[in-house]
Amino acid sequence: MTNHWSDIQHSDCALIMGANPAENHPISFRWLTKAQEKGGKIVSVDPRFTRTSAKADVYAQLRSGTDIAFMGGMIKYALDNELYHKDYVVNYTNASFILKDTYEFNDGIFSGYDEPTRKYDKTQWAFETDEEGNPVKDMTLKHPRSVFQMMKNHYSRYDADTVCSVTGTPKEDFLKVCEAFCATGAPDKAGTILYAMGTTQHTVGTQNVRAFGMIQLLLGNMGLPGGGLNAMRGESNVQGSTDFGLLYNNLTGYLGAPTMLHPTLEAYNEKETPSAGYWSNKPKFLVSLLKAWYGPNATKDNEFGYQYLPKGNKNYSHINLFSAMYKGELEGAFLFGTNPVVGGPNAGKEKEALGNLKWLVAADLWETESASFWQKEAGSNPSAISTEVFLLPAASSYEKEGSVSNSSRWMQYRWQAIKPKGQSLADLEIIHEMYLHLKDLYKNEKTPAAKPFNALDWNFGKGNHPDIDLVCKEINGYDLTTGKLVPGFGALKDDGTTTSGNWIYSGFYPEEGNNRAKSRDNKDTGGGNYLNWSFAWPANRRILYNRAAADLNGKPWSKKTAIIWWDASQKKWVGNDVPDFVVDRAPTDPGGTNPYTMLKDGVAGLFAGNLNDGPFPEHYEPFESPVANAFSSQDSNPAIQLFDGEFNLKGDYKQFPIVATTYRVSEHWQSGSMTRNQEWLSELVGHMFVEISEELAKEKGIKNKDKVIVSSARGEIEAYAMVTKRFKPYTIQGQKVHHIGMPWHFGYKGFATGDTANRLTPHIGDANTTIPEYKAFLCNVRRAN
Ligand SMILES: Nc1nc2c(c(=O)[nH]1)N[C@H]1C(S)=C(S)[C@@H](COP(=O)(O)OP(=O)(O)OC[C@H]3O[C@@H](n4cnc5c(=O)[nH]c(N)nc54)[C@H](O)[C@@H]3O)O[C@H]1N2
Ligand SMILES: Nc1nc2c(c(=O)[nH]1)N[C@H]1C(S)=C(S)[C@@H](COP(=O)(O)OP(=O)(O)OC[C@H]3O[C@@H](n4cnc5c(=O)[nH]c(N)nc54)[C@H](O)[C@@H]3O)O[C@H]1N2
Ligand SMILES: [Mo]
Repeated sequence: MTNHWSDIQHSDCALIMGANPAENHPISFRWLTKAQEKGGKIVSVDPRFTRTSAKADVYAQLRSGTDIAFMGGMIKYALDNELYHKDYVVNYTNASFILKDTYEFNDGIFSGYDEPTRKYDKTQWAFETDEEGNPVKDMTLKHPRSVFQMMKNHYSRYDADTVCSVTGTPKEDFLKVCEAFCATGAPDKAGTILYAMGTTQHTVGTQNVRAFGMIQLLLGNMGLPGGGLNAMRGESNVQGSTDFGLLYNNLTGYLGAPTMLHPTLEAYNEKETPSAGYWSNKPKFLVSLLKAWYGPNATKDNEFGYQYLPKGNKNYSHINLFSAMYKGELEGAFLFGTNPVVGGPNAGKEKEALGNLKWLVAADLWETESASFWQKEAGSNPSAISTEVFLLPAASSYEKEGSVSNSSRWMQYRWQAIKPKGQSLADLEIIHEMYLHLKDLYKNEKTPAAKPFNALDWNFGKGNHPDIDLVCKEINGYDLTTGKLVPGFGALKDDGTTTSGNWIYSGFYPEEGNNRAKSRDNKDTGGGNYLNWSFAWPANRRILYNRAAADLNGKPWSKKTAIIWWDASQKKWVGNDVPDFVVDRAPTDPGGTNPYTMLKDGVAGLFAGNLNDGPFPEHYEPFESPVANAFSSQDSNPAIQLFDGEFNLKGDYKQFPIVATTYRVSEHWQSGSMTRNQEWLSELVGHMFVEISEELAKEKGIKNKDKVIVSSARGEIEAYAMVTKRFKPYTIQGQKVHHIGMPWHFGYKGFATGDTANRLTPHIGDANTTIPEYKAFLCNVRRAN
């Protein structure tokens, strides 16, 4: 989230698209309801009429996988009707930048495309620059190759009729959404976009988010209270885990993981450090991280241990890992709190892939379908599977202490409530013990594999129990010249005299003061920001880019949307939040009107040349779609990685004419281990079901509660039919298209059991993140008997 949960109360309009927070993030509704009470509107755009839709002022239905068409239409609407925030767009975005003539777009393909590799040469998407390397601008936005005009031209094809023929949205509903949300383009209004997995789990997932970003910039909603682009994160600590390098292509604090393109620290710094913007400090963060990890073994002479880091050049995301496993390229795997046999895409294949491992370790609260993948189920033959499986009992969140970071970027400490049961241990203890054992095994080895291991500075106390306070302090970082904790990331250096395990959290545990993740003062410090409750990264800042909530002179755009402003008498930025700006940089100083300090140009990118699939979001059909692309002759995203062979069978719309999506219900959590093992929750939603429209039910002779078979190119599952008005057939380019949906929580373990929806989903992912396309695929439905 650029903003935070309690800030939603300030919103004049909340566009909830690709999410169902009433069920999946219910506490958000406390703030959404407050916003509504103050006259704010809620808009829900979802293929299915959800509980969120039921609370919304405006609802629009759209076919799964067509959000870019919808948002492209909204961009056009805002431009045509001049509803955008002109001063904001001119000054705080790259709308005025002139594009080089190497940038082109033609029939669904951007310039620089290489068909055999399915990759773009992104250097072709560049700006004209002057002698000093600064972008050439036209502040009138009239230049035909200005970003503004190129954007206008790009979305000129997204007129309401074409958009609605693709999304299947009734035109009047589409226009109602545009009207409600674009009204927040007024300088004294703020609109928020709330999104989650309905947005990201697509082959165009990242571009879906980009489209949201573009509309928020056009409407001048970024940086304002009640505004922003707000990803409602999933698992309780998924924000924390990505902050801490969970993703294969990141170290902690979103420092890109080194690859073969970065053979030395020098090469890494040269390639990855921009010449301007806050990321120009990157070497300080990386060196401090290396010092945290390798301590005295990180010296100037050995590139601070940079060579201990692996430098792969592959995509190690979920689908690719399972593809490698399927091909027998992996020997073993650890499943730390994950259940891919239920939650993974094309789960039947993922289950098969596990059988190609020599060993598997599952650390979990329960023996999940994945930990026991070798047992049970018709057709499986345990004696043919030679994988050795170890199950490590893990302690649940109530049985251990530590922090979780929520969507608001708030790091909140939790204390242990009860002691772990039986032999179960906290994950940190499991890792710690593993380290102690491995250290013993490696201590006399000089092999390349042993080196990084022996170099680790594992200083979390003696004995079997790691001292979590020391872990916290390592994350914050030390000044090695004084031995004191650093006050924040501003103090980090690239000469080996500081450490920080994660620069974005640096400052949460300063020498003077306490561990601020433990702060629990719930007094509103102004503007609903609660600065003394927990610690929000970075620097306890609650609203990112908040400089943009003030005009060029540092005056708030309006009284209502004020958050920080320039105080000429004190010569600093003041207000209700920690300024996301150099605190004494006056509006008249160089860079004083550039709110996007992380970025090289200091302004936000309506045009962004760094994604794999284009600088402007463009509509492509999902990998499996019942129709051809109405916008170009490229049906699906040309930059996605294709997985071949039986690992990913593609369904044909003639055999599988129905669009399907998957989602969650309040009563269950994820792959179900946490809830299907609870009798009470199992009673509430006890069976796998599929929601189908009344019209489709009639066509197929299916009645409510009938058992049906849902099939896709990957497999078949059985489910109870839930005949509902929540889905309606669509008219897409004049053709009738049915749409169904089902929860993905079921498996064969626990009290509530049922077939796994992911038996049906494809092994295909987004062009940038490879997140699986769980939300739009093709299937068919028939009565079970
Ligand atoms: N009770 C409960 N709460 C949870 C979870 C849980 O399992 N149970 N899981 C947690 C986790 S890890 C996550 S990531 C979050 C996920 O939170 P959400 O993203 O809200 O979860 P979903 O229900 O998967 O999907 C949201 C909505 O997206 C819609 N949708 C499908 N396709 C499209 C599309 O193409 N466009 C648009 N606009 N909408 C589409 C679906 O109909 C659905 O209503 O929830 C978290 N909260
Ligand atoms: N079709 C479809 N598939 C999806 C999605 C979808 O929308 N549609 N959503 C995707 C999303 S957003 C997500 S996040 C993934 C989630 O996929 P998974 O992470 O595989 O699913 P979970 O059920 O969340 O798995 C968590 C496991 O951790 C265990 N656990 C709980 N607490 C602890 C702990 O403290 N320590 C340890 N070691 N274990 C613990 C639980 O018992 C559970 O078995 O699924 C994805 N799969
Ligand atoms: Mo998630």
